[in-house]
Formats: sequence, structure tokens, C-alpha cells
Amino acid sequence: MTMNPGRIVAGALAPHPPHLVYAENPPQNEPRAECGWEMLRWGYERLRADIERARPDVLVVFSPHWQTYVGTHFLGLPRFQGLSVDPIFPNLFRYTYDLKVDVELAEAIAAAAGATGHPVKMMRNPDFRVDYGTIISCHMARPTWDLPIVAVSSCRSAAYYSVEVMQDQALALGRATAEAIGRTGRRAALLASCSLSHRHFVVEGDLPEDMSREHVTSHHNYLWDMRMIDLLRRGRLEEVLATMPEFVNQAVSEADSGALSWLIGALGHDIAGEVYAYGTVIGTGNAVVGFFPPEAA
Ligand code: 2X7
Ligand code: FE2
Repeated sequence: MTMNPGRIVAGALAPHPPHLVYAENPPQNEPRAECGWEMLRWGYERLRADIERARPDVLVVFSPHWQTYVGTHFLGLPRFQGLSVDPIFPNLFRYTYDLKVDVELAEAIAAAAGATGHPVKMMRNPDFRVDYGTIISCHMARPTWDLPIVAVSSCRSAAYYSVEVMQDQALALGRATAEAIGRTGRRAALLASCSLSHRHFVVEGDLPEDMSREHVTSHHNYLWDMRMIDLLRRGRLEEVLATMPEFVNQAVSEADSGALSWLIGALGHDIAGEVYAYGTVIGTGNAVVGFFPPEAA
């Protein structure tokens, strides 16, 4: 029997402010909200439908909040269950999760990345608490949790080397991800879990979902968000990479985690993004953007 070659059927910039899950009031999350951040949530609804149409059989998510300073780690057991609490916003996110992992694909990506000389490790501790970035991006992209995931950590090399080093590593990891997906015959949807500009207010209102208080922290950051979104919409992904060091420094972007560079490395060529939404969350800039490689149609 021959196996169909796998492919990336969808990619997305899928930010993970806990506020979005809070405002959706899913049964898994304990706190209750009245409303909030509708533009982003309605954008996610449309991304969801387009991902569904692409018929993926696995979600591969790269999260800035699983921080592994020695190399890249991958969830390595078929199931993880627990309670995930946002350390900064425990009032908004206390989420009971029960998720399935595509361990075969995770191991294949780890092997492909490891073969490039990058340190990799499988997380096999059954009590490991999955980070909120992974859970929120997966929840917003696929709230039914009917697909297994592959969760990829961020080794934070922008923090202790430079954005350039981070980006070289993330691009290589992206290429290894695409190669392993091809080899294992998966139809994968990739989620780069990060905000754009990432300076947030340090004081929260009594009612977190009071939208009369919500706006970007500075015009400077807004201009940077628009510059990056313009490149993403026009499919100028090489230019996104070239602009990344300045963007990260100027807008304190959460793309410093490598999530967006990893996605671009995996996509492997320029492709125009569909911008479903842009909105601020406690002052940070967030865009929901989908990429649907034509060769996967
Ligand atoms: O982790 C986050 C984030 N990236 C953006 C906004 C608010 C909270 O948490
Ligand atoms: Fe974050």
C-alpha cells in the first residue's frame, strides 16, 4: 500500500490572549464573561471554518509560553489532561483540558530537527502541565478538540542570543516540520501562536471585558502592526523575515518566540495571507491570519 505524501493544508497566525477564551465562555473554562474582543473572536470563527474546509488530520502548534531554554521540546505521550491556569490572568483562564497528541508525527519532527544538529527532547512526563498558549490557540482554531495535536516549545534564543539566531533556528525547525509532515503522510494545519506588538497595560479594569478601555498601547506599535500585516497580506514573507529583528525590538513583539518564523519556514515560499481580524487585547496587537497553500487544494 502506498501512502499519500503529507502536506501542510493550512497555516495560521493564531494569537493566544486568554481573554479570547474567557469571552467565549466554553464549558472547560471556569471564569464567566459577558462579552468582549468580538472582532478577534469572529475572525477566529472564519479561520476555523476555512481550516475545517482544508480537512486537516492534525494541528501543529508552536507556543511562546512553553519555554525550554535548552533546545526544542515536543509533547511525547498520546494524552495529556489537567488544569491550565494563566499565571498573569488567573482571573480569566482556568481551563480543564484533555488533549490527544500525534506522537508519531511529533517524533518525526523531532528526528528531522535533531538531524540538523538542533537539540530536541520529547516530554514524556504524564503530569506535565500544558502551557496556556498551546491550549488557547488550539481551542480558538478548533474548539471541538477532535484532532490530535503536536505541541512545539520555544527555546527563546532571541532572549539569550539574538533575533537573528532565533530566526535561523526557527526557519530550520519549520523546514524540518514540513519534511516530517511530508514523510508521515499527514494533512497538517500549523498554528503560530503569538501576538504582534506585545506591550500590554499593567493595570486591568474591574471588568476585564469593558471594551471602552481597550486600545493599542501606542501609535508606534500600531504602525508596526500595520506594517507587518501589510506584508503578510501581500504574501511578502521573505520581507517579514528580513524585518523581524527591527519589529521585535521596536514593538516588543511576541514573534521573538520564533512562532511566526517557524510557520514561514514550514510554508517554504511566499504566499498571501487572509487577514480575518486585527484587534488589541489589554493593549497588545493581535492578528488572525490564514495561509492556504494552493498546492494543497
Ligand atoms: O500571553 C498573552 C499575550 N500574548 C497577549 C495578551 C494578553 C495576555 O497574554
Ligand atoms: Fe503570550
